[in-house]
Parts: sequence; structure tokens; C-alpha cells
Amino acid sequence: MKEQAARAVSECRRIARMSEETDRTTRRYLTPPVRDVHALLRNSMEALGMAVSVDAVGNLRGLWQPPGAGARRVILGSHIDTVPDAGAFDGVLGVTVALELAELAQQLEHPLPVEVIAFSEEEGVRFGVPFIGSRAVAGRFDPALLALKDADGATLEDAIRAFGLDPARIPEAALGAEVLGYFETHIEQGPVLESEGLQVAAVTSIAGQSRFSLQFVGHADHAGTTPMRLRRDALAGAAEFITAMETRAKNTEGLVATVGRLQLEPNAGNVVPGTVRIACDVRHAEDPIRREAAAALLAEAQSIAIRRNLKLESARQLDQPAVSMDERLTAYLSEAIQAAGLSLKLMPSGAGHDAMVMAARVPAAMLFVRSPGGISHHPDESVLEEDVEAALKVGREFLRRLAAEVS
Ligand code: HGY
Ligand code: MN
Ligand code: MN
Repeated sequence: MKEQAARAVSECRRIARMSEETDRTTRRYLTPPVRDVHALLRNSMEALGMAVSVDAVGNLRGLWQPPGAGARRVILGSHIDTVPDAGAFDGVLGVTVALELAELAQQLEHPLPVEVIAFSEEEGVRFGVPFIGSRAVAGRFDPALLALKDADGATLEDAIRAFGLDPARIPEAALGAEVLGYFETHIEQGPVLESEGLQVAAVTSIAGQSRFSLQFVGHADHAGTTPMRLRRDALAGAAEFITAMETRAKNTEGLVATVGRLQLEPNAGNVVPGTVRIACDVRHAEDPIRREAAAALLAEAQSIAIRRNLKLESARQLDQPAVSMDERLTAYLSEAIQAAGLSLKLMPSGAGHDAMVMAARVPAAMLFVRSPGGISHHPDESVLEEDVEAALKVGREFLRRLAAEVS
């Protein structure tokens, strides 16, 4: 498996160079470099004898249907879109590992139909809403999303058409009943496995996410002539909110809250900021705690705005409930980890994944691979080939159990 692991990792590095930017990895939903990624993955899928298609939201899908096997298939995959200035392995490793597992499945004692999906959009960077690819496959795509606009004013519908796809066919992307389950391999993106000297872990559940934007509107004024008491400084208001949000998260066990994106106008050093828009991301393993925190933060923003004579506008992008992985598949995965001679570790995921959307439609299971330094969403993100080899051994044992079930 050393060779397959090395190939899965080197393919990730090749794909990382397929970027919207020359000097770093950024690949947003249906941007031009996605075509290059599709071409590379399509070659691998066709070499495996798969029937390859691109569905109406841009998911690349390869289906291997062995002769004599039933219709019930396992779906393997992850996403190929990235955050700006990303690493090479978030999402993409799950796709290159899926292709290696698809090949290993063809050598199993019992035939097992496999579909590999490279999801087109999971991060939510271009249109502010994540999981567009897996929502369509899970039959959970809300057509209202088509009106979302990106930073250039293009709608989601425009982006789909510009890629040569037909939004009217999105419902065809949804799965039917003939799916055994969904299995996603993904880097942990955190420090736990490395801190415990472990290579892999079975994921038990995925934390829920609230994503919303806040816009503080004050008044742009001259930085030199406007007395402090007469200012309606939108950035000072947003800054007070961000500090309050950080304090709340620090004081609430298990809560994480982030403002990762800030836009301000007119954005000049000698002008009091008139308008500030921030993207807020709030997560917790327990939905009631997350929702209570999100509501309290909104109320906090309101009171800051009133006190500072600012107008506040808010918009919700996501309320994604926490999701547990399927017990039966996770039991198979736990057996597979032990059959591969590895220590069994079960852990929750703080990061969101397509598996949390797919779990609404089919049984889902996830395998984490160690993240050296716990680094992710950063160009220094990495993975160890021996850990990918371990993941392939686990994945083969997992598929062996599924194949035996359907044979
Ligand atoms: O943000 C996340 O949880 C993941 O990287 N999509
Ligand atoms: Mn990510
Ligand atoms: Mn990811």
C-alpha cells in the first residue's frame, strides 16, 4: 500500500497547483481550475473502468458497477474546493484516497459497486453558503440558493450555467434508495491525533455550525476634523462586538466562535469607517448551546449598535445541526481499524464535512488521518504517507465488511 499512499499524496500536491492564484492554492466553487481538477480525476476514474459524469451542481462522479453485483453501492469521496491560501489535503485527500480504495475494492473477494464523488463545493467561500455539492446529492438543495451572489455579483445560477451545467437538472443529482452508505476519509485538521501519537480515528459526530453576517452602519467622516464624541465609527463597533464574541466563546465550554472575514468602507486610513460587514462562524457539539450562543451574540451586537448610534443588519447563512455518524458503519470502521493492527480512537469533529449533509440521506462514516502540527486551512497543511497507507488499510477492511454484507 506504500505505492498507493504515495500516489494519493502526490496527486494532492499536483491538484494543489490547480489554483485561481499563481502563488498559492485557492480553488473556489466552479472557478476555471476546477476544470483541470476534473480532467485529472476523470482520467483516474476512467482508468478504473468507471462511468464518469458531472452533475448539475458540478460534482464529478465516477461509478464502478462490477458485473453480477447488485445495484446497492457504497459512495466514497470528499470535496475539491478550497479556502483561500489553502493546504493541499483538506478535502482532496479524501478524493484521491477514495480512488485508491475504489481500485482496492475491485480486488475484494466479493464484488462491491462503488461511486466516487468529488464534491464541487463544501467550504462556502464563493457564495457564503457551504455544502452546495453534497446538498444536491443528498436531495437537500434549496433552489433559493441559486440567487446567492458572489463578490463579483454573479449568482450561483450564473456560475452553474457558465460551467456548462443546467440548474434545471439539479434534482437529478439526488441519490435514490440503492446506497449502502457514504464513507469519507479526511485530515483531522486539528492536534488531537498527533498529541496522542495516533495515525487515524473513527469520527463519532460532527459539531453543528451557525454562520451569519453582521453589517454595522455608521457614518464615514474625516479622521482629522471629527471629534470622538461625534463619531459613528462602524469598525470600532464591530471591534467591540468581536471582542465580546471571543470573551463569550472563551467562557463557554466547547464553544468556538470566529470572525474570519471583514469588509469595510470606504477603507481609507484617514476616513472614519462608515460600514463594516463581518462573517461570523459559531460551533458547538450541542445544538441548544450553539443556538443560544448565536442568539445571545446577535443581541450583544444589537446593544452595541444602539449604544454607538449604529444601524445593524444581520443575515443568517447557515444553521447546520450537529450530526452523529451511523452506528453500524462506525462499528465496521472500528473493526477495520483494529483489523489493520491500529489502536482504536473514536473522536468528534469540530470541522464540518460533506458527511454531515450526506448523513441526512444515507448512513455515513468518517475516518480521520493525523494532521501534523494540527495545521489546516493553511499552506503548511500536511499529511504523512505512512498515515495515508494506514488509512488505505483501514478503508480496505471497511469495504471488505460492506462487500460481505451485500454478497
Ligand atoms: O469550515 C469547516 O468546518 C470545513 O473546513 N468546511
Ligand atoms: Mn475546510
Ligand atoms: Mn474539508
